[in-house]
Amino acid sequence: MIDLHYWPTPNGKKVTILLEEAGIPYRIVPVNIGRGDQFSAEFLRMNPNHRMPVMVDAAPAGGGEPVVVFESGAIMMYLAEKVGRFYPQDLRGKYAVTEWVIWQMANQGPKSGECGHFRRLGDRQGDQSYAVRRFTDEVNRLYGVLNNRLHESRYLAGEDYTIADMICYPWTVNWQGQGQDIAEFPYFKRWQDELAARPAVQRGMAAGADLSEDVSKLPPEEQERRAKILYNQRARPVPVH
Ligand SMILES: N[C@@H](CCC(=O)N[C@@H](CS)C(=O)NCC(=O)O)C(=O)O
Repeated sequence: MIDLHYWPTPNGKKVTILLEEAGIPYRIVPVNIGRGDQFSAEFLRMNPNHRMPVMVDAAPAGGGEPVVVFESGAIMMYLAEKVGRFYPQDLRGKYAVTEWVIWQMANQGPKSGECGHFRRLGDRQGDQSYAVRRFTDEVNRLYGVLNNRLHESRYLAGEDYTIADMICYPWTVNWQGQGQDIAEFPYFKRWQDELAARPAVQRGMAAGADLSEDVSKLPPEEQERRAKILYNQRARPVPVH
């Protein structure tokens, strides 16, 4: 059984898509990141970077202590290797997938995250127009990278559907909120429509839908406390033992 420490965001949904595609039994352990669960001592022992998702495999290959993995890209490689699906292990096949997984983690995820952050912020912290333009343009560039790749290839890593596709998909669903016009990217759209129609992708995207909270319904002081947790993070001091 896999325990997935999870909150329903794009970085979490990458993993639930793979778990559903591969038919791996799993249990969701909610990490309410708005409330600050990612800073609990128990969570920090699993991920010093205090971000979800984190995976715990109680029955790793070869037995022994449970294996704990943080960073969604590493979790997906681990799970796909464990079940021997969606991540070929021959030299060329492996790196054709790995390069797109790393591309997602280093480019699409962080830039889309900042794009959404500044677009949602409005002018509450002063004029953000440069940041909005910078990240909206960068995300547009990245959709172009996907579109050009999917012009020449059915899936991101070649002719087979792999974790490279699963890891990129959740960050593309909210293209309108990222200030993009999907009509600009027809080869990307063909791929996105195909993935959206897969039942396992639909189940993975819906995982934990009941967990989401409407923060605007919370008392104003709780809203302010939560905004500070998410948006004013600085280095954590070294723990005193
Ligand atoms: N590179 C990490 C990013 C994880 C990440 O940013 N998770 C966010 C939710 S999407 C989170 O836990 N945020 C908590 C916080 O900002 O304090 C991964 O892909 O696992």
